[in-house]
Amino acid sequence: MNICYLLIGGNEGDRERRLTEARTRISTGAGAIRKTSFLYETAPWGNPDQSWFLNQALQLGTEHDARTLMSVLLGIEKSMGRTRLEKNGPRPIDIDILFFNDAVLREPGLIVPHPEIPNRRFVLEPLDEIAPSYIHPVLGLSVHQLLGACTDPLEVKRLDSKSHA
Ligand code: PH2
Ligand code: MG
Ligand code: MG
Repeated sequence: MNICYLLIGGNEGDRERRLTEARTRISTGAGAIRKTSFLYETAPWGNPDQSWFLNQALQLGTEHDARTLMSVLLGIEKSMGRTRLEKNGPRPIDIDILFFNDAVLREPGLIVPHPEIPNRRFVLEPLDEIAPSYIHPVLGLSVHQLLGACTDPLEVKRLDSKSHA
């Protein structure tokens, strides 16, 4: 079995319901969700002129290889109404692969680890909750160390409940 970390998020519509629906579809189509972070309200990165996101990190156990997992996740995004997007713009749902075992992949449309992990507090805060000692296979630093070194000033607020996770 492969152990994979995902970040889910969105900033359109009923964000919490969409995250719940995404988790359901991920467990049905990709494998068991083994860990979930709290939900986080996060200031929009890249384009400030949009609503705040709700983000959550997940640990997934999957039998799919990384390429197949990516296409399953893209199918879930599509089925949940995601259409063509402006870069870093508003979206109903986004499902990103952060880590896939300790694989390092540089294929078109499939870059693992996700290249922006060290630069984004909205990724590192939720990930630090469920995988603080996971070592980034390229940078050789733990998630917790990456968070300590992260200079992203954008606000990330943990919500009180894990919701229906
Ligand atoms: N996703 C983006 C762009 N900006 N900002 C926050 N806070 N959270 C996101 O998930 C996010 C973003 C593109 O995928
Ligand atoms: Mg993304
Ligand atoms: Mg994405």
